[in-house]
Amino acid sequence: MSIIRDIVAREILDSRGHPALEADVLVQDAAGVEFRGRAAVPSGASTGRREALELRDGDPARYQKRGLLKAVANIRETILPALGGMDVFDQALIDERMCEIDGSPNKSVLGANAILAVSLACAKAAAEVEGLPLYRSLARHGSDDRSPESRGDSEGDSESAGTASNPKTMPVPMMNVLNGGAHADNPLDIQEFMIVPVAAADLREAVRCGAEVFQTLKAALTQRGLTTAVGDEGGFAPALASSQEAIELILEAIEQAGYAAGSDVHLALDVAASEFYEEGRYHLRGEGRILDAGEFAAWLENLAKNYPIVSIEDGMAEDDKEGWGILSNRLGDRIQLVGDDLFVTCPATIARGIEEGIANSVLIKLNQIGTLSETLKAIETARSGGYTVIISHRSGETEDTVIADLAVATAAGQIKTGSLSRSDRVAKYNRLIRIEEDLAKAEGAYYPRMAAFAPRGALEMR
Ligand code: 2PG
Ligand code: MG
Repeated sequence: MSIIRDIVAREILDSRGHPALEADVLVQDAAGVEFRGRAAVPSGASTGRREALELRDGDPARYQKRGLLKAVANIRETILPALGGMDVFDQALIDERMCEIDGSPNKSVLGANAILAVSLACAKAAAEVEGLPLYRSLARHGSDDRSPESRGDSEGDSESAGTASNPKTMPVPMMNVLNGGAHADNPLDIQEFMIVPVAAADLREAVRCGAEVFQTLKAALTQRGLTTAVGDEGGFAPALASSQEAIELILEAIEQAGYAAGSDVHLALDVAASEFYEEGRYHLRGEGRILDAGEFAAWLENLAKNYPIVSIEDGMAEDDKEGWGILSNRLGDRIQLVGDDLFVTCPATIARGIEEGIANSVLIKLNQIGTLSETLKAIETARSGGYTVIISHRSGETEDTVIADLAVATAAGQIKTGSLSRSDRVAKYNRLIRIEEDLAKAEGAYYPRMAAFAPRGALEMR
């Protein structure tokens, strides 16, 4: 047994300069040796309506109402007394207990930020006790059984809950080089224009490719007299007239950097359509057009026809099921259609979407659901329906790199963690580079390239 002895929570700052919640879980093993796990929780700007609740104080006297003292107090006064004395390897039980005490459907009593900080800090403390890197510890234990019995000696025990017992699959990154929508002050309607290095030999080469395209894009913007200031996720945020202009600029940068657009590098978009869906229509302010779901699906289809786009996220609004149906019918057989606001990492919502046949991929964000166990369950649910999964950051991030480890541990195949600038974004790429190096020394690493976009089977066979 490795017992939870103490939990310390605090306000730190996220990449936007707003408070973020951090927790330290302190454990003691049977020999009395102490270990610590530390985790910080990120925060979104274009949040789905059905996300678990991020508890903020609302006190105008502190941090423009964004203080986290209530969440800190909930950890100290409620969560610590409930978890103190538990075995830190009982991840499922720990997460269940916190959900039970909270008692609400969206974690609004304790706050999803308070619950997730502790959930992840427990997983990290457990990895410390084992002396394993986090990705190995997560892969070894899976979601619902981190108990001493299942820990056993046999690696085979850990083949549960969508984790690979022998992690080796690196994620293909979707790199957000141009920011618009709620993440920037420019008129671009689409929130994220991403490059996807699908032909790189490995993750390290994918990062090099991304960085070279990013720098080339910077030079192209400078040449046109456009700003090279970056948005929330480290991508450029120039005042371009249209989505087409943004895409063409990126394609030009890919070619100028020495890569072939459409074979070496593909494009992915996060439309974040809920942000401009009003009274049943899509208000493309940058483009000066208002479209209904059918027209908007045709507009997206046209983009996908004219450009090498491999993935479109939130192409329809979270409340527009009909629109999702239209888009899925039109593009679902050839493009990855990702549900972010649509699914909010909720296993039941994902299961419903699979039944309805909408989208074919799920964006996974830990803080949309609020515990590690439920996140792993969401991944498992998506895959059992043949949907691909993408592990994702939030636009307000910290230096915590847990998503890099989670992506490898679950053999997710894809990660979305922003651009090739700002430490809050590149910390995740740097972590992945180190993990890949670590894997190369042992069982070897696998970079799935285009196979990452095929439904589950292709990847799982590796
Ligand atoms: C998204 C995310 C991350 P936010 O919409 O996918 O890129 O943004 O964290 O603001 O929801
Ligand atoms: Mg999104």
